[in-house]
Amino acid sequence: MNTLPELRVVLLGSRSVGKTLLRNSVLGFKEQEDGKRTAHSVARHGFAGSTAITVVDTPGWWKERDREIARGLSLSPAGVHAVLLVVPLDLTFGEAQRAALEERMNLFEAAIWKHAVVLFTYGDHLADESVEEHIEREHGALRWLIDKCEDKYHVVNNAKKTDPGQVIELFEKIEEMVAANDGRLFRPEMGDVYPRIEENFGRRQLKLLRSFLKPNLVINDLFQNLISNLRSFPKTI
Ligand SMILES: Nc1nc2c(ncn2[C@@H]2O[C@H](COP(=O)(O)OP(=O)(O)OP(=O)(O)O)[C@@H](O)[C@H]2O)c(=O)[nH]1
Ligand SMILES: [Mg+2]
Repeated sequence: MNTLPELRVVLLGSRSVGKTLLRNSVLGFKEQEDGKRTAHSVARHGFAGSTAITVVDTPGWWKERDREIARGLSLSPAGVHAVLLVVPLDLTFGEAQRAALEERMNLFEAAIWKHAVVLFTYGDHLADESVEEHIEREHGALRWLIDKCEDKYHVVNNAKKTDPGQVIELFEKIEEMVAANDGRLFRPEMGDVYPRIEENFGRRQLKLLRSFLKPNLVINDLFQNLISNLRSFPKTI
C-alpha cells in the first residue's frame, strides 16, 4: 500500500450518499458539519503514508448541478487516477439511478470508465449479506454498473468512523487499477464537456415545455370538439 507518490480521486454520486463523509475518512479531517449539503466542488489534500492524496468532493448530481460537478474535475488540473462512483447500499439502484449516472458519465469521454470504481456506502445496511449476494439480488441496473466498472467495487461504512482498514483496502484497490492503467490519469476535455451540458439542459427544458403543453393541447381539443358538437346540435330542440 502507498507505493504511489500521489493519488488523485474524484467523488461522484447523487445527493446524500456519503461522498463528504468518505472524503473526511480518506483525508482524516473534516471541515464541514456532517449532513450539510456540498454546494460547490472542492479539492482537498492530505497524505496517506508517503502518498500525497487529492480528493475532489462534488455536489450531489442534480439536474442543474452538472456544470459545478464538471468544474470539480478541473480542480485537479493533472487529471484523476480514480473516479469513485458513490452508491448507497440502503437504497435500490434502479433504472432511474442508472439513467442519471449514465447521463453524467456521458458528459465525459468513454475513457472515464477505465478509471471508475463503484464505492458502496452504507455498508452497515448489508447485515448478514455479502455485497456479492446484494449485487446478485438487486435490480439489473446495478449489474450493468458493476460490468461497466469491470468488477471494480469497494464497500465502506461511513458510520464507523474509526476503521482505517476500509480506507486502506480502498487505496489498495485503486492502486491495482492505477497499475492496470499504466499510471495514466483521466483528464476530461472541458471544451467538449460544457457544450454537452448545455445540450442536455436545452433538451430537458424542451421536454418540460412539451409536458406542460400536452395537457393544454388535450383540453384545447376537447373544447374544440364541444364547440363543433354544439354547432351541429339540432336548433329545434
Ligand atoms: N449509516 C450510514 N449513514 C451514512 C453513511 N454514509 C453517509 N451516511 C449518512 O448520510 C448523510 C449524508 O452524508 P454526506 O457525506 O454529507 O453525503 P453527500 O453525498 O456528501 O451529500 P451531498 O453533499 O448533499 O451530495 C450523513 O450525515 C450520514 O447521516 C454510511 O455509510 N452509513
Ligand atoms: Mg457532500
